[in-house]
Amino acid sequence: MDKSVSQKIIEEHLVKGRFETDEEVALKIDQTLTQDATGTLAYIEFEALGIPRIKTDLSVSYVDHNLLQNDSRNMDDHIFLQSVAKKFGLYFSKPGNGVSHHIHLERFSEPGRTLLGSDSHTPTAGGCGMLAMGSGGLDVAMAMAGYPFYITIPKTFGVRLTGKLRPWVSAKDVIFEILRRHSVKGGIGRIIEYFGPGVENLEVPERAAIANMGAELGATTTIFPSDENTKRFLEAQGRAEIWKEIKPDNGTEYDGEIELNLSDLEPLLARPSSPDNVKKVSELEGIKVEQIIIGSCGNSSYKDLMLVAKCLEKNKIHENVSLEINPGSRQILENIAHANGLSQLIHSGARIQQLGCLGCIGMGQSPATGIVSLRTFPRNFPGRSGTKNDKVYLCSPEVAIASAIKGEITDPRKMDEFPKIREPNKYIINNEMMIPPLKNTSDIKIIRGPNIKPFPVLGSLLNELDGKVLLKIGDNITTDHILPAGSKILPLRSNIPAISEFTFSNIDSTFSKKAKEAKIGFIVGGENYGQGSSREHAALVCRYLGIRAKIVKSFARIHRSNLINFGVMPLVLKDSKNYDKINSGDHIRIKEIRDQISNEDKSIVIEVNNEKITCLNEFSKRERKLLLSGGLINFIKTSPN
Ligand code: MIC
Ligand code: SF4
Repeated sequence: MDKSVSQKIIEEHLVKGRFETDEEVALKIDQTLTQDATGTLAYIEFEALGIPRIKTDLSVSYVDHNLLQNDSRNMDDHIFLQSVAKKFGLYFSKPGNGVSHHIHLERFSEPGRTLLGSDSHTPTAGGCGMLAMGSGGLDVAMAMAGYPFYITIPKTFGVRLTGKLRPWVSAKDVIFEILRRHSVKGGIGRIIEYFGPGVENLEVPERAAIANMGAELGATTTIFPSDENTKRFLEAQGRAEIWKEIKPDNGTEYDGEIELNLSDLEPLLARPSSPDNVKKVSELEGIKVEQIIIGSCGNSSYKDLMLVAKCLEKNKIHENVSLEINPGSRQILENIAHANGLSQLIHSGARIQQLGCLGCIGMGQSPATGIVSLRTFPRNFPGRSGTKNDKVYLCSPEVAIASAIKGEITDPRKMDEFPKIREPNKYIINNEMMIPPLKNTSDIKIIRGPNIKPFPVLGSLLNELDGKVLLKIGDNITTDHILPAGSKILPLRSNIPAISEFTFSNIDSTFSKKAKEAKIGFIVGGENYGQGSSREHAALVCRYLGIRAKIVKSFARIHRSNLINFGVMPLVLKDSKNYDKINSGDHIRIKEIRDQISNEDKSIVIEVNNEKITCLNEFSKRERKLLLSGGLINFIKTSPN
């Protein structure tokens, strides 16, 4: 049978199960990554598993999110993470080295291997032919401890690329076009696999920019073949020896397929406040812009930043625009410095920021009241920038620089000549801030600042739940809605009691108080509940506050797994019309849940104000065990095998 790239990699990594859509399988994980905002909890969980050293081939702990140090807490966490990496045999990427996904692509990505990361944009490495998936931190901790990763085999959705991007049209426009056609729900339960003759017209960093934002489609992952371009990229990174060719077989039949002609694309952008709110740039020209940020995990390749620098050789940044550059990695910064791009950016008055996520996650760079901020980031969920009622548009570096020069949204095709920039044949390699693992770690002590609190004790599943609907919300609720980020809340990621106070705080500031008083509560939601960030905190804080079940029309994959990992029941309404029958404040009772869950042939019945409503019982055997134990950690402690 002809096989896709993802099927080939999955089959090589199967520990349990078969490659068949909707079948739960166990996969061997070769590499893991964490970032600091999810990493602290992941390593607290890893410690709880009691394993002396990681069992993966390679694991990296990056620090890129919580970089502003307004008090001791963020640096406390950085030091904790560095000591953990030393103790357990991980690479440690120091704060200031850059964004995890960029660095991982440069230094560690490997065609044909599997990568699990506690960040939803982990699929960026799919640009290099790697099967890279985001998950909650606990799943990453389990993978580091040598356990396989459980996943339901998604459908494979093929995107056949033809043609070649025209000048001023960017790889970012490819993913915008897919988001325009398929929305933030379009990738749920799917692996997006790019193939066809157009693929060879995209370099690895461009493929990575597309794979990065596959997360915004809700896709399990995105993957490109490993071909001559991949080889060239790895050679330029000084890692030619790990290249191998992986292409789909000629007769591969995907579960679904679309065609996209790169030559037909034009510059696009996503309007506030969702990445799928896509429009043609030409239709929005003239909107005044006052902040423009270029960079992030998706768009700060050598070519992206050199293009910006080149455009500034003959043009000036508009006086009302703050043009900010967030380089993705020190390696990129050093390479553009070597090519005189950095001095051009400095000379032109661009604000060169430190390397990391920064404004993308509301760690600084918040826009002023009412202004339009144009960013090359992957996400623009409401308020994520740190400013209430923000107007954040997402776009390519090409659109960003054209608009920075004009001071308004501008179609870059109106610029003079297109600067042709190629990725270098040999990058200057910069490993100065990447600390390699130690061989002998027995006398290393973990340094635990006061910000690191122990993992909360969670009880097993009760047999009857009785409580109120504490919140009813609509479709596409993100984990940013459930537990916001930003410079005030992020430092609390290693302190569950403190961070739980902010649960749903942007929707209902009294939520955590109400939940604590109620002791047991429920949340009702619409479609694609829990999309966006992989932060497992969004599930754990709910459990900590007494939320025992979430009843929705459909879940986003990572949040659903995170809920199960912490013993919160993710219940899907059998008939989504029943969503209209449940309201905030309604009384919910679920009787004999333990029996109901265990009986896989029957649906789960809940009583809403005494009326019976049916939910699906679509849990796998393993998920049932986790739910009954009250989560994965409880399960491992009671039955380690
Ligand atoms: C994001 O882009 O939302 C984040 C911040 O990188 C998250 C992780 C987090 O919340 O820590 C993600 O994408 O998973
Ligand atoms: Fe960082 Fe933003 Fe990328 Fe998330 S999306 S990893 S916050 S740069």
